[in-house]
Amino acid sequence: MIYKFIKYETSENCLTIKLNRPEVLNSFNSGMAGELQHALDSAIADENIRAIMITGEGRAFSAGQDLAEAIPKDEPPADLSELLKKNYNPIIRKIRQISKPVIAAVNGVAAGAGANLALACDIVLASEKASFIQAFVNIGLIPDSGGTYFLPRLVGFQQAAGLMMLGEKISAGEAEKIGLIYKTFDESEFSIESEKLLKKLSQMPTKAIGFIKEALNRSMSNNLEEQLRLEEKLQAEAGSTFDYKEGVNAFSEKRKPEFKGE
Ligand code: T3D
Repeated sequence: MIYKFIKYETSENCLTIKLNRPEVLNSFNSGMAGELQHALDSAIADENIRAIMITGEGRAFSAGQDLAEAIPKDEPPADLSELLKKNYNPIIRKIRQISKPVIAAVNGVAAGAGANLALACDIVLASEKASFIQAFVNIGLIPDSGGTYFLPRLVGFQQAAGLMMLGEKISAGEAEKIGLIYKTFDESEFSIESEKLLKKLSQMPTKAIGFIKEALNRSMSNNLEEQLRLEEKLQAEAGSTFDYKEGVNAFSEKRKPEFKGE
């Protein structure tokens, strides 16, 4: 597929997906949502890809829904649940279900569905110039794209309620402080550090990372007993991988392991 609204760049075992509508702060039209879904499907199918990064072109990560496309013209108004079903929810499901690590490298402002796309990723890095806004309430909507699920789990009920109900912008530094994101980097280091992390993840035991992701997903609703049983099952699977053997052999031979993602 030739992409118009995103860039799809592979290098060795890494994939970078760049949201590419910089003139409207990478806000989502239906075309961009469809292309991102297609790109994630390709990443799922391509065994060569072992780590994925989503970032934005220009000065923003993403300003969420393209409001020019969404302005209500119809009477009665359009059913927004259809937009979520078609455009956003498939993206969030794919990010959580893909058994490969997905990094959000938040290069600038992340608003509305753009912010929640980032929060659905496994590891969220941000430039010190980035910011996060649950902008929905400012236009009379509720957080979507998994926002009402991820936010209270990431930062607790109080912080989540404040962010969602007030729709105020917070800096990347503040987002790191409250546990919304993993790490913030100086602008001068951000690209290099994001690339470094992407490469590092692509050389790690990919199957084990997939199992960790599954355990994290399930921990959101499991009780302790269910989670202990899940760990038994997943550890049995991890213990039968090539990378487990390689990790133990490399340790006893005092050398660096060469993981294959098998
Ligand atoms: O259909 C539905 O609505 C349901 C789906 C909901 C999902 C959602 O994501 S709802 C939330 C939608 N997003 C927003 O409400 C954010 C709107 N944007 C902003 O609040 C601000 O632009 C930012 C805080 C993100 C950035 O502010 P600033 O001052 O850095 O930039 P700016 O000047 O506002 O924007 C620059 C340009 O991008 C500007 O165009 P222009 O004037 O230069 O031609 C602006 O119109 C455009 N732009 C920014 N955000 C959007 C957008 N164009 C379309 N849609 C946008 N979301």
